[in-house]
Amino acid sequence: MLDSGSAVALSPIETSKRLAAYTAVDHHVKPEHTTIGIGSGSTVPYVVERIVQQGVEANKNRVFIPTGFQSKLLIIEAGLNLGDVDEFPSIDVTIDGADEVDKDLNCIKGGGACHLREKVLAEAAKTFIVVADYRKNSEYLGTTWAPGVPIEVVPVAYVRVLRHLKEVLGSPNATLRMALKKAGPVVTDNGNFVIDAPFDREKMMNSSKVLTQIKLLTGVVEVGLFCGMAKAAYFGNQDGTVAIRR
Ligand code: ABF
Repeated sequence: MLDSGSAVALSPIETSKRLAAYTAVDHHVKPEHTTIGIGSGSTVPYVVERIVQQGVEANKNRVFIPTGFQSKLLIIEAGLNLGDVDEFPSIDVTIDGADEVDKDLNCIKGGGACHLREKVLAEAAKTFIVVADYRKNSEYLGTTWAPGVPIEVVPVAYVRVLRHLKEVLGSPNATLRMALKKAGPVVTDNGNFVIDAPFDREKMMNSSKVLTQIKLLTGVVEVGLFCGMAKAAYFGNQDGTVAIRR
């Protein structure tokens, strides 16, 4: 039985996220681990919460590396040691959320516009683990995550990339991601724009091909398709169980 954490009552979705995060930490954050990557999104705070519960002694010699501003604040507020990936280019384990995960552990990530740094930390990790609630658990990518594949692109190239996605790569509904109330384009931590490009089922069944095709376009910085990177995914279910995919 898991420690239920804080006394605040959580919604069923939040409970599922916490369950996934706690279980993943219990399975993958080991005493011998000294470098830990912390991802972004709404499930990751529970990852940090569980790591803090391992105690001051367990964490005093560890360094925690964030994927963005949100996780940097989480690490600082939790009183954990903050590091950067240029200082610690090899990470024991990175735990991160996802927008959708398929049966082969390929993921769509980047709903929070942090997927460049998320991919650097996933790649730097000996073990990359995904945590999510049951809604992210799909057979094929593009089933539940409607906006499409997030693509970080340098501003000067976005019009050409958008056109190529629509006219050549088969994503007619690709759009530039706008900030709330259309206050201009979303700008990433790296000063770039984000395009969301939906693809049909047939194309998404070969997500690594889609990844390669998009990555080759001039001006594309990173694509929110993480193919063959995750070692395991943990999904918190509504019934209080955790589905583990390896
Ligand atoms: C991050 O968390 C992103 O890649 C993704 O957009 C987001 C989704 O996670 P959550 O459901 O935990 O908010 O890792």
